[in-house]
Amino acid sequence: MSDLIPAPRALTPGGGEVRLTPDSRLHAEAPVEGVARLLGGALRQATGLPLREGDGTAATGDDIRLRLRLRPGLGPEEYRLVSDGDGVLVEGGGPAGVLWGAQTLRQLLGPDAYRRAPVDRDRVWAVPHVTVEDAPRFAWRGLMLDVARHFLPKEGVLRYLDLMAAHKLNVFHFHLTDDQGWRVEIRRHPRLTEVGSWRARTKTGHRASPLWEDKPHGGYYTQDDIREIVAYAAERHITVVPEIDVPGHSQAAIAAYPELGNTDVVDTTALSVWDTWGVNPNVLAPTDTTLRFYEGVLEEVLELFPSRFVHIGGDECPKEQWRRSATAQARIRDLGLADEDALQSWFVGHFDAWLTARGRRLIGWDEILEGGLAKGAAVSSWRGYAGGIAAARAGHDVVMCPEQQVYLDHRQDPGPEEPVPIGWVRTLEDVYRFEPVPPELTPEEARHVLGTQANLWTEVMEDQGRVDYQAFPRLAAFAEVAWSDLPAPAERDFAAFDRRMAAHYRRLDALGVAYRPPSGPLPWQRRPGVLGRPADGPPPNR
Ligand code: TNX
Repeated sequence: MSDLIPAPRALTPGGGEVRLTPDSRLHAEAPVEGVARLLGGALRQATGLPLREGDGTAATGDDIRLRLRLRPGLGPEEYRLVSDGDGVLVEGGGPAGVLWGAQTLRQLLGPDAYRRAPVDRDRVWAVPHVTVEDAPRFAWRGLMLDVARHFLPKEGVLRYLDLMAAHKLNVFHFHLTDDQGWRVEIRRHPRLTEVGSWRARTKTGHRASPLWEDKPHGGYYTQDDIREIVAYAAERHITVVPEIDVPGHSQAAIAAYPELGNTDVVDTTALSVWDTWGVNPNVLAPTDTTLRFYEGVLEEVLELFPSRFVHIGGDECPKEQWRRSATAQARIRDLGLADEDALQSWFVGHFDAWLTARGRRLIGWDEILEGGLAKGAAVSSWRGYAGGIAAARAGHDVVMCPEQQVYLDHRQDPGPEEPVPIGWVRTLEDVYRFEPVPPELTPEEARHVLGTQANLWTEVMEDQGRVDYQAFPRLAAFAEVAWSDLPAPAERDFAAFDRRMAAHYRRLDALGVAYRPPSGPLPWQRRPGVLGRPADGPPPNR
């Protein structure tokens, strides 16, 4: 029972247990009926018990074993779970709090509560008597999934939203576009998906690898798929933050619409969706054509995604083509800008103003700080802590996701047997000791740290199994860092966490997650011949 992950703020065990029987009912107040639908649905599948909805009145009150309701005075994501002689009561400050309490309830029922059908119809289902008081440390507990490098079909995305909710994560950063693929239908620019969503072949492993997979790879989400994903996330109190990456990482868009590129320095009609990895020189041209095109893209994106934040990328934009382009240089002169960095700043600033005028906020990778950044914009600090520290000191909100710590594409063991051993070694323990708020920040500056995010870049993760392997078990440690009030990194009790992981592996088994086993990859998970980088070498694309 005390093997909950992420660990709650306070847990007081009691003596007995609440048993669930075919007569047990579930009652939820109107504002949290959505949570009851999710919890009831999951538990009916797993237990085979009917768990009928009770109306909460005295007549059926005796059978009501699970109650969900709001409790004024608690924070929106805060909850209290009491299991005693009266049954199980989950109260939250808001529906999100009740949902997180319901996730704790599932863990208290045991690993089989995560299955889709009962494996033993005769077993006894019980919740131990306990009082749990709990609330998250950070409001932004994110996971970024790159579906551009390798497309993950819609079902897989919905499954990841379920896995996030089970770990009390609440922001899904959806990396929808990159050099290697455009994954969201845009009605006014159909070639983005007709052309931009497929590539002819794919580099296997690191970009230095001589190996190719010679078969087309691609796919995209229709606008209805996106609406379904956003609604599914909302039911789980997860916000979907879409990313449309500009002005770099745009070769798929340029392949679809060559006029978006720097046509005076490169024949963009000859470009195709990129088939290898790394930092790509083919970036967007800083022209009115490009601005109008992406305003059109973003108009449709805003209709699909209600999220306050919209991510515009802004990372890894080589300036070589702008240096050689007469058009880009004319723009720099006309705007009275210092150089190409200032031109990127102007480009980002344009979309910052555009989004702000529509009631949204821009967020981008930390390169958007270079050359100055509009006040309301927020920063995803990925190249270490420095960008995040600078941003917080300048009064910008920050999401901490340093690649040295929480890039889950990087190897999780120094041994040579990791499937594609790229990047720095970051073990389960390293992730558990990751601290999102750098000690250099004053308490006032630290308030700008909205939270933290783990990033799943998928160059070397070609399917769901590989994504699972890189994400787990480390995402469980990350979830505890994002949710729980852990002490300073050196004082964290990793051994105790690792003991709780024993129960969590059983939950992940029931969920069908292909995690990295604690003893290392299974024979069929190894990939002899797939190149990586030496341990502690530079990350995969540089
Ligand atoms: C850097 S993080 C990138 C990505 C790569 C990743 C691989 C960031 C903003 N850019 O394009 O996929 O490294 O680890």
